Amino acid sequence: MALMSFERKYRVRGGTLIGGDLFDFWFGPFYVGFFGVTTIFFAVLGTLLLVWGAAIGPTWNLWQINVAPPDLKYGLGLAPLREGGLWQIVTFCATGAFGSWVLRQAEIARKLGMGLHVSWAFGAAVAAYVTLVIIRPVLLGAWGHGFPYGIFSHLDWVSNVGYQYLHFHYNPAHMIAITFFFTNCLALAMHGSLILSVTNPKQGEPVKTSEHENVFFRDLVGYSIGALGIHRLGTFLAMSAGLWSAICIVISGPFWSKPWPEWWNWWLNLPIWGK
Ligand code: UQ1
Repeated sequence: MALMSFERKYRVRGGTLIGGDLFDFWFGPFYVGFFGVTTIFFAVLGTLLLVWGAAIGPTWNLWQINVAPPDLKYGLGLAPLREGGLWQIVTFCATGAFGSWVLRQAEIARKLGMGLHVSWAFGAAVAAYVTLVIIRPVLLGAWGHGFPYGIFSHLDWVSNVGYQYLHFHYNPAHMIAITFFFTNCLALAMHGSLILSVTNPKQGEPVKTSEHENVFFRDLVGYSIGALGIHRLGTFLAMSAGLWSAICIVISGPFWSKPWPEWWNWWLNLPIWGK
């Protein structure tokens, strides 16, 4: 089988990020690697700690389970397990698991001689999480500024932090992030539907080619970005959405603590309106 010989050629030891060949093997279809082991370790430990947090909490209602960060009085110190310490260890485990997943993606790509685009793209999402639970709390001086791990509780956190700045939608970086999310939706809807439309012809008709894709969009809007270009655009839009999300929350507090609508006073204060 073609795929099997391809795999035999590439499934060889070496090319790891840390050098050496510790855990440099496959388990069934899965590459393990050093960072596969650290991913499993952190993910399992973090999940068990969340279950423990639920067990010592007041409810098993899935919507209401909550593992909260410490009170602000603990600052950037360690808190007792039942008073946010659990949240601190879970945060450490989650960051370890997500980071390990990025590095495992990079190792697999390196072994295959591919680019590291998947690692960088997933890294943008990890950066948004790390900004919320580590970078911003550190800048504000307390772990208590992280968001709680729970379904309703994290929704309440988002709502409360939003109202703390009166009207979060006036945050210009939030506006940019949302614009990237929506444009990303548009691009994937166009791309997914275009690919389905050329690869699913009526029975008996041949599958269409990239020429059809190009001509369709040239007829429609006078421009085709091309088969490679649409994927560059998609990666750019998706990573920008994640990165501007991180920017919009990290500036809220550390760099702007007034209501976000007031930020726009720079417009009213321009020296062009006369008296
Ligand atoms: C496009 O031009 C193109 O190239 C042929 C694709 O690749 C298959 C696409 O998926 C899409 C959606 C477009 C159109 C995109 C723009 C920005 C005009």
